[in-house]
Amino acid sequence: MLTETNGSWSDRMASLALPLLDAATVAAARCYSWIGRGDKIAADHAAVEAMRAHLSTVPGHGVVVIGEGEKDNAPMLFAGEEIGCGQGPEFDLAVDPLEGTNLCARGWPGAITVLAAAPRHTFAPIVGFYMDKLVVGPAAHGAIDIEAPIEDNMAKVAAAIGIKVSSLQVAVLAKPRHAELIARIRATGAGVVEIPDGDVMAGLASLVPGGGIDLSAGIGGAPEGVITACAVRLLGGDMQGKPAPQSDEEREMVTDAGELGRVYALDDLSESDDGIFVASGVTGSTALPGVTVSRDGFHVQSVLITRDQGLLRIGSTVRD
Ligand code: VTB
Repeated sequence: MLTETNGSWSDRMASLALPLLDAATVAAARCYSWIGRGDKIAADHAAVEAMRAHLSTVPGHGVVVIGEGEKDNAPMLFAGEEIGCGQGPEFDLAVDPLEGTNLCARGWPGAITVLAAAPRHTFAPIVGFYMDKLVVGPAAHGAIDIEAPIEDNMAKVAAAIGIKVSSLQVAVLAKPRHAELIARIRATGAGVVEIPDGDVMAGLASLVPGGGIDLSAGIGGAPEGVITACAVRLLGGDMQGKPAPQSDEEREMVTDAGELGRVYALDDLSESDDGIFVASGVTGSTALPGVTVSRDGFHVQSVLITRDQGLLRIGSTVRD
């Protein structure tokens, strides 16, 4: 529970913004030489190393609450790892050093480096690996209900935005589990933007003007859900989630924790208004261009989202 809400708390959180931006930026630059090289492990490793090195110097005391998956036995940036140099805020950190490792390895659009921070104990402690999610931008705040059929959600979102259902563009991960969802969305006349991976980016595209997505729907990673929620909350969009176990083992884990069937409102996923969200493009997409290189170095485009500044787009050059 957040106990400190005064201005100085916000200031201390704000002191994290630029160091976190640096960490995401440098990680994206380090991924450049792995774009399209077919090696997602090496790409991820490059991002993790760069991000980890930067995070040791950020102000304050952070605890990684969402990190490199338990699935992977990650040696760095695992959940529970403490980071920061100690002088500054106590914060939760959620990281996905390279979100869309496969996209990067194949040279497909949508890979990003991403981190989110918020006052300590304000990101949801997530049990399980998968989450069903609905994400919309500010215009459709209050229009979603993850317990209702997708068609009803689309009708409400379209009405809130002021367009026809058949004009909606809905982002869905192109996975076999979504065959029915995709067919039902298309049956309404709306478009489905099928993305091979990377639903944090899809969420971001639903939030930012020009992102080209009105609604992001379907089952993706639970950790990615919390990271997305931080951005959604800061930008005034809306999101709901629900555990969606994909194996018997995961179902048992979620059931034992009493979370099966639970609906996470946006506030449950990301409780504080003082969060910070940073993403840097690795392979470009509509909402965020990817890294390019010139004789001056690696050119990285990022978004930095904070309560006070809203969304800032920042271009940086990283020299070797
Ligand atoms: C999800 C999604 C991610 O990987 O975690 C997905 O949230 C994994 O889904 O954005 P599968 O196990 O079904 O492949 C991403 O797409 C990329 O990390």
